[in-house]
Amino acid sequence: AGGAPFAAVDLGASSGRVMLGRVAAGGGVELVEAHRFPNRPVRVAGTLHWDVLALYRGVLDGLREAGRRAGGRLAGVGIDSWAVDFGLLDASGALLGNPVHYRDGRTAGVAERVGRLLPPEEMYRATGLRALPFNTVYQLAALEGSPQLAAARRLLLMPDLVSSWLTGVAGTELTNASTTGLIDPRTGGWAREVAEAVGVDLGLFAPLRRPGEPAGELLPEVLAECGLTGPVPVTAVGSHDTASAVVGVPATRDGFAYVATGTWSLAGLELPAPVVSEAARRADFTNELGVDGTVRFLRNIMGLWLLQECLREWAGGGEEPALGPLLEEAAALPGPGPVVDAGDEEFLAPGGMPARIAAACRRSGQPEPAGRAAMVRCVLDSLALAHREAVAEAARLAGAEVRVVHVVGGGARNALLCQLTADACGLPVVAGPTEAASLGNVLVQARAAGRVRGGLSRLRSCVAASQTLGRFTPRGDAAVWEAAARRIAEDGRG
Ligand code: ADP
Ligand code: LRH
Repeated sequence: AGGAPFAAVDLGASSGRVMLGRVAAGGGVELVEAHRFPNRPVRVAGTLHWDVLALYRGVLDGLREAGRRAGGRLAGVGIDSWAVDFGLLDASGALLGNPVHYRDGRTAGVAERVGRLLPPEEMYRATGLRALPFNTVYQLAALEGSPQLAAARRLLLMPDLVSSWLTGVAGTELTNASTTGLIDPRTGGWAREVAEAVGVDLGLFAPLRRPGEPAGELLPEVLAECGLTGPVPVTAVGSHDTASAVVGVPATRDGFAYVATGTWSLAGLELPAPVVSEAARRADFTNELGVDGTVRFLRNIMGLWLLQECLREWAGGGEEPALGPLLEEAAALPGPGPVVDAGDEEFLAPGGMPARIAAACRRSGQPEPAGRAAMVRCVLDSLALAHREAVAEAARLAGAEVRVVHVVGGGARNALLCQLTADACGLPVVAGPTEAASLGNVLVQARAAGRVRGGLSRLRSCVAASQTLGRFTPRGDAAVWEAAARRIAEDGRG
């Protein structure tokens, strides 16, 4: 129904996918997966890189499969991915090295060094961005004086890099640009005084573009390789995956919080304007720009990364233990048991995760989780607790009321996580869709093409009307979660 479908390219830290979205005249949206491919970072010469050509291969394969299912005709393509990372290009447009993973250690200590050039309080007032070590501004500061940066004439954030390979057009999409640490969230323009103080050349960035604006057309070579009939427009969507995921939140009224859970959990509120108070900075809240001039006021929580890394460790280079039975066992355990601070940057780097979690439990005077199911339960209790704290603090800092929590992303498939989140928050949880980012991506394209009209609430009602959602009612006693929060506060590191 409704003409040719749209393709959404959504690159996550654990997998990339190309989804095919059909939008009916009445606004109903149907999403099917055309292709999914693993995202496997590679450590080479001591640095953790993204395998960007393997990802691009996955995008081309996905567009080919999407086209095959759509008789060679796509109404458009939109690209979103994880934030902050980038490729540097030389004067000829060639990529200068493989993009480096935000979990690489090259930014260790850089935020502190930059803080001596521009105090963190001022940086926050100017950009509203939490000083996470991997923010683009710190990655660029880490590269200062390197031959790579000296040769660079262009910086493209990951989705913009993929987009430029597909279209030959370079741009900087605003929602993702707002994670660089170089954007003023009030104006949506560059924070020039920050760039100047830190020594970042803003001339590296291509012109800003907003979600819904045209971003070129697929190049003839891409059309040929993917078996597509042109022209196929590419639209700048909310190219930060979290921006697109929050468009895909199926909220039917105001007063909602969201938790976008995949590799990360991004938990907070959508606001009309940023909150850049000193209290917000001290509480580790960030202000990222969303679609239609909105702001995402949220906390970065380590998310299912903690679980992914436990599974990887237990696999010992072989096959990972099956998640289903482990979750069943974990659900049968009493809880909340021992918990760790799932917002702590100590869990950012890969490797040895079960031992690191056990050590954090010991440090705060709690027993180590005994066995794998107990470790899984510890991770999920810790995430639920972090979701609770983020939602409650965001509401307090923004003076907002929250009546429902929407859990979207891959974690919405984890019924135990959704139930524990409802329990900890003491609020009803609506779970799904798992592919909220792709839905947000498709709907912004469909609106730009005139297939749907209206603001975010209209786009959200399209999602709510056509996706199957789970519902979780809070159980038990909120006091046990308060007690769990106090156990973390007693962490021996002070
Ligand atoms: P990203 O976009 O960061 O790559 P996703 O949104 O795809 O992440 O979420 C991936 C996570 O979703 C996995 O790490 C896993 O924990 C969870 N997940 C996916 N499928 C299931 C499932 N069937 N049951 C429980 N959890 C799941
Ligand atoms: C999630 C995400 C998140 C960022 C992180 C680097 O995929 O985009 O919003 O903070 O990656």
